[in-house]
Amino acid sequence: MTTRRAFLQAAGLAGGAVAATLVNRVALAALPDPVVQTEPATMPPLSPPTGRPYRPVVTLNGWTLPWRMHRGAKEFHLVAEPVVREMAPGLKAHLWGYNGQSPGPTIEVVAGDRVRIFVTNRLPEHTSIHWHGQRLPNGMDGVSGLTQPAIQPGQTFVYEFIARRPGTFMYHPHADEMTQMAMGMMGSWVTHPRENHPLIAAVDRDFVFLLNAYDIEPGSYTPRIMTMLDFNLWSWNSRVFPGIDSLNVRLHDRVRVRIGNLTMTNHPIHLHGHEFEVTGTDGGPVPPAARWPEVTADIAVGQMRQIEFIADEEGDWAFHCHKSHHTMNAMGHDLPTLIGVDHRGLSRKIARLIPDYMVMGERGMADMTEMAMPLPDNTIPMMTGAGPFGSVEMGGMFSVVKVRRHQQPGNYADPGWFRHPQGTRASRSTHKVQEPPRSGSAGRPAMARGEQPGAGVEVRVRKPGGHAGH
Ligand SMILES: [Cu+2]
Repeated sequence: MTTRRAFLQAAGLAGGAVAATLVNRVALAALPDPVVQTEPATMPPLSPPTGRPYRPVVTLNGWTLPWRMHRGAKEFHLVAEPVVREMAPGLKAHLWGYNGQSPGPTIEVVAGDRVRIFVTNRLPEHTSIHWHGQRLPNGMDGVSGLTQPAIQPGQTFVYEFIARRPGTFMYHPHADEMTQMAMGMMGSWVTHPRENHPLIAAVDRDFVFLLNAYDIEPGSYTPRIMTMLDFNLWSWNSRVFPGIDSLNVRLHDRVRVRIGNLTMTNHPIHLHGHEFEVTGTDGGPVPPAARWPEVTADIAVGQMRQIEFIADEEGDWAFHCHKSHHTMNAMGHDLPTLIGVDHRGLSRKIARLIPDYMVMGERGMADMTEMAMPLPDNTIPMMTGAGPFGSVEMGGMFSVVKVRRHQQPGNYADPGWFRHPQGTRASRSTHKVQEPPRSGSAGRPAMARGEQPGAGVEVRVRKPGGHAGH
């Protein structure tokens, strides 16, 4: 039997981070006490205290749920409940999740393990959990109404099955799904292979996270659950840049990143400076003959993609969704483009009616990151993130893979910013620039008004010739 102390050591969790723990004599006879996490930091991997050994995964801005061995099974206890999630410093969301956080803790087991999961519902409405991608008895599939009655508030259900195939899976409710997933109820599941597997490489670092999205009005705390597409917070494990931790690896490490998508749209996830291969999906490992090099993997809704690469280039490498609106925070999308528009007179007139009025974007939107404009409570700038050379001008689904020569094996701590060797960083040139031979007016309408070339430009618009009969 596992003691509380052994559990804490195994979890590598700071004492204060675990609000409620573990096994007492009464619980041993019944179900394990739920373990709760209240911090949004990336917790160290949970080396297995019992059962078969494996290299554990690191859940980005998350943690792995401890278990106990009992009656021949790994026993877990998930509690569905309202939580407060810090999505980034200055931005808190009132979500629903599991065991204190959204997403819930990662569940990690070994193929062949018998798994018993108690699910307690502390939500105001019924729920269930579906184990996305798993082979299991139909009655354990967690679809309320179809394979089981819903778990009513206050009730605890138990799911039990053998983790039959290795891979990366997800869990989420299959009851009032639209509401419960929009509120943040989801988690990752990793089943490690039982022994050396011909299609699953041993890796030095293994990360996992979920893509999710929220629509939270600046100044408010609770997501709008009716939103279908126009979300304003695009997140990884319910965190947005600059709140997403970096993925810190050692030079020449073989790195695996497992990414599941539980949003309402696809996300092309792009890694700078390296090529990777998709080595697995939630359907299983990809045979080597079916892999090809990529720098972007599109991850569709309800899919998991497992990418692998050798981190053989030192530096701070951007790692992000390539949809540019998904690397922004809390933005409105119904604004006109104002690049090149002289709105000086206009803003003065509007300011008489609305004293705080400010026109955005005469020079592009980058100015926005420099503006010291007051924000509503509980929101963060649209694009931000202090880098070593200024604002990174990013938000949302953005992080950095930090590849370092001296990152010790097993150390996931942030090594700080990369120091570029002499002569290996883009820098200002002091050469005099000759005016290139081109029309001075080309591109004029896309310049800020004060910087436009002097001469007027005539724009002629010819309507397409009408068709007969018009
Ligand atoms: Cu995206």
